[in-house]
Amino acid sequence: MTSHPARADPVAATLARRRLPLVMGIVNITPDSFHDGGRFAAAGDAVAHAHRLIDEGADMLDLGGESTRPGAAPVPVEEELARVLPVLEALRGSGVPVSIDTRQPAVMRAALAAGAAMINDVNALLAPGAVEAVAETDASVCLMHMQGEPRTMQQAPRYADVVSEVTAFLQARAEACIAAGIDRGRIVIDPGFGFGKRFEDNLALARALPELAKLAPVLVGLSRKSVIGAMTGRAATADRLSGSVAAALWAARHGAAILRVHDVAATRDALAVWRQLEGEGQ
Ligand code: HH2
Repeated sequence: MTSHPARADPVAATLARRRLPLVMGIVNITPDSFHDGGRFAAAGDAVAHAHRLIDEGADMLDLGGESTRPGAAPVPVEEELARVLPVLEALRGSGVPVSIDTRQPAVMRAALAAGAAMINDVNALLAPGAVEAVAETDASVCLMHMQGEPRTMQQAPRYADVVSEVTAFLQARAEACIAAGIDRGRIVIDPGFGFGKRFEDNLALARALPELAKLAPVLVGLSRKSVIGAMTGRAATADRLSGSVAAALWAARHGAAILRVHDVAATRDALAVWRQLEGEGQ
């Protein structure tokens, strides 16, 4: 067994301590992400953006070195490592847990050794060696459902019953992780909005949030996605802020534990207003 530094899992602790949902700020260190591709591709720009998101009130960060937008091609491991590791290392001591958005076990291992608190895998740790990479540490994991793979996933998604299929998949992946030694309390699940889903599939899964939340803490990633564009008639991702904030509030209301967002300040403000109107205080 590889030895990694033992640490108390800061994601599980943050989930237990803070009022939910947590706001996870997205840092895409990529040339081609669907919304902010190229803006933070240089390490210095990504680190500055990460600090801005922390200042805006992010509870945690999600660093990604590979776009998984529909049609995206995989990134070689060396390239992904070169994008992600310098930023992760620069954020050591920043005070917020850092998650790494990756499908590659080699990237998971390197990131966990460098202090990542969570692996966010759109492939639900299905790659050989991925479960072990997480199980050998105390880190958390987000298991996401995706039908197919990014290059082709939006060509012809099909389900007989999307909610029961996605639920069964997430349950099975969580059980496999638990059997491999990952504590239940370290597992977050995600129905994977936009990942091999038609408009109506995304809607059905959103409406199933309260049920999913009974299985494990649920991460919701709707920020700036096509489903928001379809609901608002906004073709450009730049025009989807209001729709994304509305979706985040709705998800918060229906049991989301983590909101994965590009726009931390706007999401925080909306949560603050909503909570006070509900009489919950800030
Ligand atoms: N969405 C994206 C990437 N990673 N991870 C989880 N758990 N859930 C999501 O919904 C999710 C995710 C896509 O968003 P983004 O990272 O902004 O785009 P890109 O994949 O093009 O970099």
